[in-house]
Amino acid sequence: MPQTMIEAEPAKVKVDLGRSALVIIDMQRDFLELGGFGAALGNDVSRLKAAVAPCQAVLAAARAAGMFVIHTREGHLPDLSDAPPLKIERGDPRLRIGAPGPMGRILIRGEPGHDIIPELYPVAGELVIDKPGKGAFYHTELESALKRRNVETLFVCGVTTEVCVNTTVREGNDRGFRCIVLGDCCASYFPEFHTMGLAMIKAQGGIFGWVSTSQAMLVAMGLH
Ligand code: TIU
Repeated sequence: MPQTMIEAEPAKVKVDLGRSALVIIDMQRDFLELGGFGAALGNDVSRLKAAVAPCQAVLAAARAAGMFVIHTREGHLPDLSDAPPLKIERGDPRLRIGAPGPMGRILIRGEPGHDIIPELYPVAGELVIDKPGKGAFYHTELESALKRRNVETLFVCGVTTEVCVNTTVREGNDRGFRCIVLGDCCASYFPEFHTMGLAMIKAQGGIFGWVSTSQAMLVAMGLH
């Protein structure tokens, strides 16, 4: 895969597609479907649906091009030993992390709610990163997996824009990765936080990275 320019804000950016990875953050049933963690926090989960089709488009393109694909999942061990008490002890006790719900125990690894939505389900050869925090680098093998493959650019998608996407981009930027967030492939329970979450990344000359679109990525890959 060649070097190419991709339209982005605050400015177009040169990318070596052969040294890029598609990172899809937490497109899990727990965040997108009724009865999961997102709903337990009092959110309207239907707001996240908008990101699904754009994610499907870039995932198909990345697969066709042989780009390294990474899926992340936020969640905890069944004994909650990797969950800080302060993270658990929030909200309604009946709906906390580890409590039983219609998709199994909320935000627990191995439960149906913790799994990735069927539309974006990983295939063989793709890396699935289980993360205990909001950022995908914290307490995970992501950084070493990227460095082993000589990856320098991350195309970042997923939910939610201002929480796990933003945290991951900040972590990735500090580790020297060029982070390009595909705005239409991200979503939030709060439309204004989605807008500001993207604005914070691209402000100040791209303080944390770049903001682009699924369409621009497809064009850069020669697909549109
Ligand atoms: N609550 C919320 O907006 N997000 C999270 O708790 N996790 C992720 O963003 N994945």
